[in-house]
Amino acid sequence: MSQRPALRFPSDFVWGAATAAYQIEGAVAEDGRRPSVWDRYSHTEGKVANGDNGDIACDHYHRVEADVQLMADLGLQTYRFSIAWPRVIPDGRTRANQAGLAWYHRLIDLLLEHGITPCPTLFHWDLPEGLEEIGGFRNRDTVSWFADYAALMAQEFGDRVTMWSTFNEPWCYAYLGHGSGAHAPGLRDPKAAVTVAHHQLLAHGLAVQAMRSERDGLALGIVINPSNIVSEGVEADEAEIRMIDGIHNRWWFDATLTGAYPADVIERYGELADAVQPGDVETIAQPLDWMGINYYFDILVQQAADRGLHMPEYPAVVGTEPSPMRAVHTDMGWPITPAGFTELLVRLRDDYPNLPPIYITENGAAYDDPVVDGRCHDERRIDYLDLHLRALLDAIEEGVDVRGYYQWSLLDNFEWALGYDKRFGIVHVDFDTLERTPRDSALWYRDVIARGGLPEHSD
Ligand code: IFM
Repeated sequence: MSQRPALRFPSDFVWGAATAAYQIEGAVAEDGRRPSVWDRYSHTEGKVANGDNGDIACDHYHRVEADVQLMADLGLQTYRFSIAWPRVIPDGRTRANQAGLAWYHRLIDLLLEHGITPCPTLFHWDLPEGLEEIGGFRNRDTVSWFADYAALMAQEFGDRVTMWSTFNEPWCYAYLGHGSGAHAPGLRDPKAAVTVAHHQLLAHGLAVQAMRSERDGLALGIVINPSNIVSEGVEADEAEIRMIDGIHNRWWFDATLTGAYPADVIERYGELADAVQPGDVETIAQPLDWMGINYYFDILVQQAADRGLHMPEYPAVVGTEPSPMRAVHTDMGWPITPAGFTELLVRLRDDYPNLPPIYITENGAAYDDPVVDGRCHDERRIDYLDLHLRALLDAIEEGVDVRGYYQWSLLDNFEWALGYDKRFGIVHVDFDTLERTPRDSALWYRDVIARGGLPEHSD
């Protein structure tokens, strides 16, 4: 048994939890919401495990009051959620939907009444299907429709909501959505994937400009999901590892913080990156007030048996494939690599001298521990969170400016192509009755927040 000492975070550090619209709200159309790409994708046979979809999800739309009360009971100081673009502008570009806006006003009011700071994300993958029909983010026009949407959100909610992010994990929407096809809209087209990678960043830059012209005093950021790319002693080509790092990590940080895409990636992409036009990266590199980092695990890769193999999520990378699952992993099959969390944050600080303050906008683990007699003992999730918070504190002690932490996720929810089987919630959701049961991890997290740090821990 080793003792881990109690650890305190800085006194102004903020604690929260995160969700996303399509994963929890329910796709209710009663307020005029129109479908998103995820409605279409999840209703296409064979795309999502068990044929699951987000039609009801956690029915947060109808249970918002009780859910905010639950957040307050856990002592959350801030709540990260996303706004469903097709709820507030159903076709994505012409008419604002007053009923949809009213629902978010209510959510924000409820949060503020409970002393919880709202932190909305504008795009967490649920693109209005009407826009997809005219090319989605492959269509450069979508970039300005996104900026219009962002301006409307600043106008509508910016009097009470300061902290905003434009995009969540744009790598996923680009490469899972258009490279491997494992996510909506489900394309397998490398050029489309790279175009979408670029257009999302351009939309981010224009949105930041549009929101700032709408209002002063907003704190604007973007949420990226960087990972260390490691081969851990197995054979792998260093140049390909560096290329994966370029596509997964440097593309996003270089463009937003240095105003240039990584030259090695641009060179390898060649005409795949034709969508990048002169002046675009300057637009992308708007000064940011903060950056969100979602961290779950280090990506382990090895030399592929087939040396000509292409990874669809990393177009232009050849002969490399994911390493086999480790013995200890979460229900997602993801390895548990807390030291990588510290390493990654220190690297970002070192590589980007103008890195703005960081918020950890997602971190968490999927485990399927059952509810028995009203309790759910999810020790493995507590252990995961504890290890990662300790790793985060190590990064803070090494001088990385981290201001807050959002646990993923408040509720079990629709885990995209994996449906409802993968449970990330600190609160269990029974998807038959929609009953919420805080797991042991929720009670543990409540105490972490109240204490401003971690308890002593034995293992
Ligand atoms: O559920 C997702 C979330 O939508 C984006 N980040 C990763 C989470 C877990 O896979």
